[in-house]
Amino acid sequence: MSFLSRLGIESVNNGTWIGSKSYSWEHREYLKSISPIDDSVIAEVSWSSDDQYEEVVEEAQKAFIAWRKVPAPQRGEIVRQIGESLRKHKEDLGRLVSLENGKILQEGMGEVQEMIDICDFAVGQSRQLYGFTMQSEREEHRLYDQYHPLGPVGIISAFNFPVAVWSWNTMIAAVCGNVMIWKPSEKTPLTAIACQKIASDVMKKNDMPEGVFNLVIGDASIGDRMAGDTRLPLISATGSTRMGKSVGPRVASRLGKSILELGGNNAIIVTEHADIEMAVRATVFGAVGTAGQRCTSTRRLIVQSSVFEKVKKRLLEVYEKITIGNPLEEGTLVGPLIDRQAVENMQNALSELKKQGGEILYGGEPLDSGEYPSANYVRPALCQAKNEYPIVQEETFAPILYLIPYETLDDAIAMHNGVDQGLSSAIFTLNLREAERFLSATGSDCGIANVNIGTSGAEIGGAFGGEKETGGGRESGSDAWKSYMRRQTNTINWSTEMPLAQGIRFDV
Ligand code: UN1
Repeated sequence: MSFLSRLGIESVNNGTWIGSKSYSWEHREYLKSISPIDDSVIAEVSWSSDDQYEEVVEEAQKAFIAWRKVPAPQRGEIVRQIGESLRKHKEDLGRLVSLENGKILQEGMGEVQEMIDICDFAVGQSRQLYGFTMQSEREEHRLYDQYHPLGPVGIISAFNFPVAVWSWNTMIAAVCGNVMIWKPSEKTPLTAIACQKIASDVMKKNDMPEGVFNLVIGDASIGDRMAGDTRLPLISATGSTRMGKSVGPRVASRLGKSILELGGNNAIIVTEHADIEMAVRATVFGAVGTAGQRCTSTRRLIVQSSVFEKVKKRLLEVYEKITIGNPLEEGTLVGPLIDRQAVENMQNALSELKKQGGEILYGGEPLDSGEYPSANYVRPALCQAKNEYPIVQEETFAPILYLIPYETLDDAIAMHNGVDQGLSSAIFTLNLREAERFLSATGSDCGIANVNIGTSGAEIGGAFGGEKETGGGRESGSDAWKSYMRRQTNTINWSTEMPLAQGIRFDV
């Protein structure tokens, strides 16, 4: 039995998939799921039509009526079972992520582990949707706040974390009592179908309504439709800043809520007090892990000038040893980029860098000599640059690391914050003052700031997201759940009087 059939996605055009119910399959358009490993077509997936989108939203609205009445801990029990199913399918789903996205198997499995972790987190959260109890200024009055579900939540996710980002949003939103409509990236439809299948099976087993977990396969036009759809009170969108600048204002124009988790331009500061070996290891994982296609990938390394040459030398030594190849093979550290366009974008960024005065110290070239099974492989690039170069100010979704020297910590922090994005950041130092400064109000301006840990690979327990052009939204752990609920303030008068607040007298 192949891992695809173990995931139950070999033939999904049966059962309760809307496509089979109401539309003739012969006349449908198909989206090809292409593996960047060798450009082979893994599967053909049907696009959701406008009519089907309508049907999904209607089903979701109906399901919400029932789901919001299910006590939160029971909703948590459903999520617990989804977590169990993910545990069972970890290897298969991890392999599919690797096949469809190109990230190495270790990272594909890590992504599934992230899903399992958020399920566990959400189960606990389902008993902790706490509001405050406040003291009323009036006698025999009670004042408190509580949280209610919002309704159908739209989730738009990107190719680079095709399943984990869905789970952060979905598992939290689900225990909060919402129903979810997910539009995954059109580059990774198959992993989405596998997740949908897992969630649907658990719902069916528990006799729960369909329409709580929903999936629509479409391009940006469906995303745009969701953004403008007043039936979706919340849109959580993860992806590029360009996407966020289109989705965000569209949701805002109807006064809807949005959670935006957009681009990063993440930097690590390495001071003269750093453990250089640790800094190098973290930097390499941050810069070349997932082939530089994480929103948290390390893009800039800001290094104190007295240790600059040493850091550069160590990085060069390590970069030369990085194994590039089939991400499913043990020992590979860097797989392909998502597609040919991504390779071109990387090449364009590198030629811009040279034009702007920068230098490529190592790598950067496409590996299209025929030795690799597709033209999507590149050698990670190590460059020297200045922070103010326009290309350094941009997020290029590829393994390019810009080394930038600095003299004083003030300069380093100014450069660090001197970009439009504000997602993740780190400092490597063993000096307490430097570390505390970086974490203070005058330090990093990012949503995530680490000490002696790289910029990528956050745990799910913390809130995930960032400031400035990163969009300001928070997903995943901590109290990010509050964004998926509406807050209600309740005042109850249990006295026999009718006193007004602020001591106002209004005698009728
Ligand atoms: C993303 O790239 O969109 O912190 C998410 C990390 C992962 C999530 C990345 N836990 O790198």
